[in-house]
This record gives sequence, C-alpha cells and structure tokens, in this order.
Amino acid sequence: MRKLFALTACALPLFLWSCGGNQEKSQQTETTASTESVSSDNGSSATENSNTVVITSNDQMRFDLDQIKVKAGQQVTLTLKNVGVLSKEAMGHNWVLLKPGTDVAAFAMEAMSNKKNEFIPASSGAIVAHTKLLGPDESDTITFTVEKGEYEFICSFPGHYGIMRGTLIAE
Ligand SMILES: [Cu+2]
Repeated sequence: MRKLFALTACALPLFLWSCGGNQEKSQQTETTASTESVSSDNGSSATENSNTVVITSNDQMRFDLDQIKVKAGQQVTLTLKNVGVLSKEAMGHNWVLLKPGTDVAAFAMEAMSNKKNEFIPASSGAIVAHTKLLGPDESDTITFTVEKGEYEFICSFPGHYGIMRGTLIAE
C-alpha cells in the first residue's frame, strides 16, 4: 500500500509537467515573411563612364562589377558596400586598385601575409587606392584620381583575388 502511494506521488509531478508542456506547444508560431527586398543591381557587370562608383561585395565572394569606366584626371568617388552577412574574419572584403603592370598573384601573396594591416601591404608600391576591409553590412567611400590607362582591382582578403577582380578603365 505504501509502495503504491510512493509511485503515484512520483508520477503526479511528471503528469503535471507534461500537461504544461502540451500547453506550451499549442502556442502559435509566428511566421512573418521577410519583406526585405533583395538588391537587384547584380544584373550589370560594367558601369557607364562615371566618376561616382558604387560596387558591392557579397558572401559568394563576388563584386557586382567586373569593369569600371571613369574619366581620367578627374576625382573618382568610389563606395564599396559589403552586402554579405558572414563575419569579417571569415568573409571580409576590400577593394584594392593596382598600378598597371602589377603582378596580381605576387601582390595577393604579399597581401595575404599582412593580416595585422588588414591585408594591405604597406610597403608595396603597387597600390593606387584602397578601401578598408569590410565586415557584414559595412561600407567605405574613397576618392582618388587616375591617369589614362587600364588598372586591375582585387579584393586582397586571402583566397579572394582569383574571382574578386576586375578592370578599371580610365579614358
Ligand atoms: Cu573578398
């Protein structure tokens, strides 16, 4: 008789707990659809000849432009926007403009070993202009002026320059 009572006493709290659990479960889950629109300016891959440039970088390790045309001898205002969500440590991006004739692979190697300077090798004479290294949802605007010519640009974050690169044409 004593044994039976003990069992019941044990089972009671369990029963109550499971009841509470079921009530919790019956709560409605909110399913709010995100109304945030996805940027659609990934369609173009080249700019018109304009000295105000906006370029984006993303988690797929891409710039949205692979060719930029500007007017030579006039100040260029360039904004890099990182539209990705991955951390700066995992998927940081910058925009580095290199002098014509630069060995891009050699530069990228040098950049890779400059982690403390956010992959900008200070001693390198190859850089014309660069943004800072950006984390998710960050942007940076820089100004520079270039002479007529074709310049390569890259992201110097380790491993990115292979696909994160393009040409800036100054005419
Ligand atoms: Cu990058």
